[in-house]
Amino acid sequence: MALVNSFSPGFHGRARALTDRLPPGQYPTESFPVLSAGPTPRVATDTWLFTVTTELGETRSWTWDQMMALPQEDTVQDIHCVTRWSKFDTRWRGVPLDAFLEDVETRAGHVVVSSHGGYTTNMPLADLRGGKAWLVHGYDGFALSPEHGGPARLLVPHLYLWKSAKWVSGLRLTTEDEPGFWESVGYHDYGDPWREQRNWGD
Ligand SMILES: Nc1nc2c(c(=O)[nH]1)N[C@H]1C(S)=C(S)[C@@H](COP(=O)(O)O)O[C@H]1N2
Ligand SMILES: [Mo]
Repeated sequence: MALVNSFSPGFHGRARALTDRLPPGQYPTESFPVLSAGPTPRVATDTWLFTVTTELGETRSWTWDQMMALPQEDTVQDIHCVTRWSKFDTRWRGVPLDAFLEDVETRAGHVVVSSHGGYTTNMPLADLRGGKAWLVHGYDGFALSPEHGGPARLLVPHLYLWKSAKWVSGLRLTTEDEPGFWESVGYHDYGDPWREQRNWGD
């Protein structure tokens, strides 16, 4: 009995925590599916550039070595794909987007994120600030694999994973909201998994 009693609170605690962490309509998975709209591009780090372009056309770029010289952060995040799988406690290493945005003068409220291969996705600029979005190059202790967006991808875990552009090449700050690849064919403009914003109109 002592065993049952000592187990019960912990068991119920974990069970509750699991449902608290699972957005509506999602199921948890241990695997890490690959979802790409096209072939995996080969992106070399010696020619890699990450470019921020303002609404006035001013640009600021970081080479791979410059990006790696910025303060690095390890972060553990739950990720949620609109195809309904969620993966808990994914471990990433990279640079908070704030580091690329702090010296940028802008009045823009929106961003279009671009990737090698042509993929784009849009979001409010505020969603990339405040330590909740990263340019990541490490996953689970290793260099991020090409199929998951290596050498570097965006990670915006509070939005559905289609917003986390793989093989990211830059940000374009815009005054008007411009839909990206999936957003222009019916995916929700914002994509909050907790409000189940899967499709346009949700
Ligand atoms: N460049 C690029 N980024 C992308 C995609 C893509 O096709 N191209 N797919 C998006 C979608 S729909 C999802 S669900 C996630 C999948 O990331 P994963 O393949 O690492 O699981 O990447 C997102 N980022
Ligand atoms: Mo997706």
